[in-house]
Amino acid sequence: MKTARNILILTVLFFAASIPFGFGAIPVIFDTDMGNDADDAMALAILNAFIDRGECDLLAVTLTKSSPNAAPYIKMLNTYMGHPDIPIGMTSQQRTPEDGKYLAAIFELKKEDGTPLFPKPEVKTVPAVTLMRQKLAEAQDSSVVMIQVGFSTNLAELLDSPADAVSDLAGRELVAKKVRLLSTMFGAFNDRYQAEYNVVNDVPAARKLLEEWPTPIWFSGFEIGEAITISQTQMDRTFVADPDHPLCRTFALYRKGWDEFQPTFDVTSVLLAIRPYQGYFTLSPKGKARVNGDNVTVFEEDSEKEHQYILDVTAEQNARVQEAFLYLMSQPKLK
Ligand SMILES: [Ca+2]
Repeated sequence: MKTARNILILTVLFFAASIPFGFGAIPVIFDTDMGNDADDAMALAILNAFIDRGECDLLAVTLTKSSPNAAPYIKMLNTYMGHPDIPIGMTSQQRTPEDGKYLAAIFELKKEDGTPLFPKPEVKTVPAVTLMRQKLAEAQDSSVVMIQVGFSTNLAELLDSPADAVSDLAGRELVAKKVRLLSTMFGAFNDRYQAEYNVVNDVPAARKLLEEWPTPIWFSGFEIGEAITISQTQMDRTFVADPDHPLCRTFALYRKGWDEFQPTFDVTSVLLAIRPYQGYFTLSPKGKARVNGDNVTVFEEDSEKEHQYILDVTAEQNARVQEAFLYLMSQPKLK
């Protein structure tokens, strides 16, 4: 009898604890510098797979990269993976405006008959912060997970945004009310002393984010994505049934002329956000991250603070994460 009661209590506790973490579709805003590296595209593909699995509700994709081909690329990939209507927000600033290796090149690929393999879609973007405010205002309290895998430009602007017709809350209060967690590919930790790309590209915004963001932040440092790689050979094998999947073609365009191992920086922040407690990663004790005078992230443990970073992955975690990435990226349409 006592055992039965304990099982009942444990079951109730398990489901209560699982509501905000991992079960049910997690509302997500994905903020990306799509085009600067291939991992942003891999991360978006995995979010699309999570939508089909009922694990994620992708409210919006917002851009911190100002290339005019970035939004058409995102719409093309979302459409191919079955979700053409996800709204796209554009940064207000001119930051890394070049096309890089795949944003424009993907639309130049041709079928055998000479027509485009991926016709470039028309996209109506809205300002990123306007879109974020709208989606946050509509969301339930403490529900939204923000995933930031580019520069901190948009989130810093969101913090400073004034009350408007969408919400009578200013940005910081709106975030505090609606956002549950920020998962970000940002900086470097685990004793790695490095001025990381996403920080360096907008240092004032990165500092502002660390000082003022009012929810817990989980960091995936440079060293995590660097340690978990996906090779061209793995991609070709995984996409053998669909070699013209835009992600497979993106990967080939981006890796062309390089060695075959692609780091998975941004993809780790997505997996951590959607499946935090399934054995993929271990988080550090709580503390406070800041950006020092060398633009390097430094971390001080403090149980009263809400920052945590992913600890160096073990060999077992690395294998588990690669397995998830490869399967999710290439998941066939479920409906
Ligand atoms: Ca990125």
